[in-house]
Amino acid sequence: MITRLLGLALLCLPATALGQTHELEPNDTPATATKVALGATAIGELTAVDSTRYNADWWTFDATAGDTLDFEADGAVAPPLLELYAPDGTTNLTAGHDYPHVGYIIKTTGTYFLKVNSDMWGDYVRPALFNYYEIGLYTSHHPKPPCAVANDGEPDDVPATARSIALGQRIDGMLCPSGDVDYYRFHATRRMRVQIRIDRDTGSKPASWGNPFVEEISPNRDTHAKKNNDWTHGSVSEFWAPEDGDYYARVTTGGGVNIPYSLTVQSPGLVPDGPGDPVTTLANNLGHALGLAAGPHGDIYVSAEREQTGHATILQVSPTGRVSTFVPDCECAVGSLAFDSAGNLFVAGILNVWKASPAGVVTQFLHSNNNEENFAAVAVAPDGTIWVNNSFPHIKQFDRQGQLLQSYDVSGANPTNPYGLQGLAFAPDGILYFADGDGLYRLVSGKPELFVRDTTDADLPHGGGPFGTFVFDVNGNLYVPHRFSGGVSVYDRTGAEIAKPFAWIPGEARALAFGRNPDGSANSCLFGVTNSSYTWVLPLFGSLVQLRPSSVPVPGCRSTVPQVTVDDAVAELLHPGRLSAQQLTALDQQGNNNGRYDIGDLRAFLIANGAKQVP
Ligand SMILES: [Ca+2]
Ligand SMILES: [Ca+2]
Ligand SMILES: [Ca+2]
Ligand SMILES: [Ca+2]
Repeated sequence: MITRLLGLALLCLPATALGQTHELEPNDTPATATKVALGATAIGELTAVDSTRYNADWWTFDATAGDTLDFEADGAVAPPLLELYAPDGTTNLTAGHDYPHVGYIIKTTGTYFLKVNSDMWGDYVRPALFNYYEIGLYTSHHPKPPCAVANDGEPDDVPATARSIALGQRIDGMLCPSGDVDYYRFHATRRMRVQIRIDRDTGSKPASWGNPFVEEISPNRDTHAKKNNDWTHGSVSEFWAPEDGDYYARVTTGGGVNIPYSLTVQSPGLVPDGPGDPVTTLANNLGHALGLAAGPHGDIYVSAEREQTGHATILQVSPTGRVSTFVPDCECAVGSLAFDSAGNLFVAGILNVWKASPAGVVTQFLHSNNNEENFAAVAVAPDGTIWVNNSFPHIKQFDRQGQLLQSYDVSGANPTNPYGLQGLAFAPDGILYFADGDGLYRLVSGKPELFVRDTTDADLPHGGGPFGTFVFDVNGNLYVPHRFSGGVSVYDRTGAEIAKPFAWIPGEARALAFGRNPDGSANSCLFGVTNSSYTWVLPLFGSLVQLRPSSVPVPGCRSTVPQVTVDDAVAELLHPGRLSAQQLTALDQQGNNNGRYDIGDLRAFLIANGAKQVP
């Protein structure tokens, strides 16, 4: 009796609630097509046969003369190609590819076919995360259902109308209609680990959910762009808040049709202190900082942009934070820096590598081959040869006169990497390491060899590489900054991670470099450059920072920035006498550098320590 009642209840359901039908492989021909009812949602996945072709999915359904088909596949991140076939299984009723929609009036009652396939993604098959699809088999008798009401707080399609939520509060939302965007606003404090959790409890594979990411409300900060397209490892993405403030979680999909989800913003606590914490600021307001290198006498050289013209300035910063200009202007806004043993500074621009003499005179060292290769980084080998990487991707070796010695094709390292080559650095044993996508590689016998794969941030389609410029200490430990989280990882010679995180640099951790002593020998001072924003947002807040030197297992860092507390810095202005001369000098040099500690220096110090607004 209960069964019978249930059966009646099911029969009485409206036609729009026919639910989901999952494909049954093999379904590669009309004869093996998966049966589905009009009004249902057909769910499947396109699998690659080889590097350029897919295994097609065939579906079959019964239709009556007069049915107006209105199929759409906008639940998929990248909609597949849909083709309608007549009951003979061979006559294509769709004129070309009505992508991603099928509109057709059935003229003869019968059993029809829908073929689902995919186009190419450039020269490759599409990434697996794009191959999941949902097709609504809507008709005139089974129209697309209206959007259900959820508690996402519509209208919430822009930050200004975002729903405000508390940490830990679960929201059940709905992405509907197609292209819907839902914004949520929440508060986070500096150093907080923020996790955005998305769940979809419908039995569908979550690859189509779309891509939640967070944005910071401050106009000084960029879209933090914590996208996550890869849900195979879970539906939680994490970022580390660089400052106190209101942030946004943005939920959307590539298409989006009636997708229920739940969202929870939560925090498992603060970013833990590592051996390199605290990170102190040595110099501020450098522009958009790109790279850094330690000069032969211990000063730090920083490349920084003021305008987005491909030009940069090279600044010289003393170990106590005094900033002067070394090269006022060069067309070198890639900004990768490397010194040779004679004190010449090589600087990568997009189409050139420049060479600055110790006096700051800039000459062209390399020019791009037919303006085709874009340089990404430059390094100087222990034997004095100059190494660059480019967009092909190749790594090239040149002699000191700029004559090409060797060119290595490293495209086999990470063929699906969307980011291109990044940093280059020589380990103490003379092996060249380079970054490609989420992998760090060694060049061994001219071939790339994976050293470690670091996926901390690599599933984030930022349009840029996830690693900042990495560096070795004299023991061969590798320090890797993560541009999006600001975390610094350290790997030993075997690739084992020995500190996670080693330290945290708020903002975009762009590059690291070890310091040098006045005699040119390497020391244990570890410097970094960071920007408030991953993307170009004015005003520019590039900073030179120093990690806690005692943590680095190499002796010799004598240029420690004296530690000053905010309380002491404020009290010193009111009641002078509690700070040492060394501390006062350091505060002045970080500020206006006019020979005495004053209110302007306090202001700079407060900003360097995270204050957003200082009167
Ligand atoms: Ca399939
Ligand atoms: Ca198939
Ligand atoms: Ca919504
Ligand atoms: Ca919305």
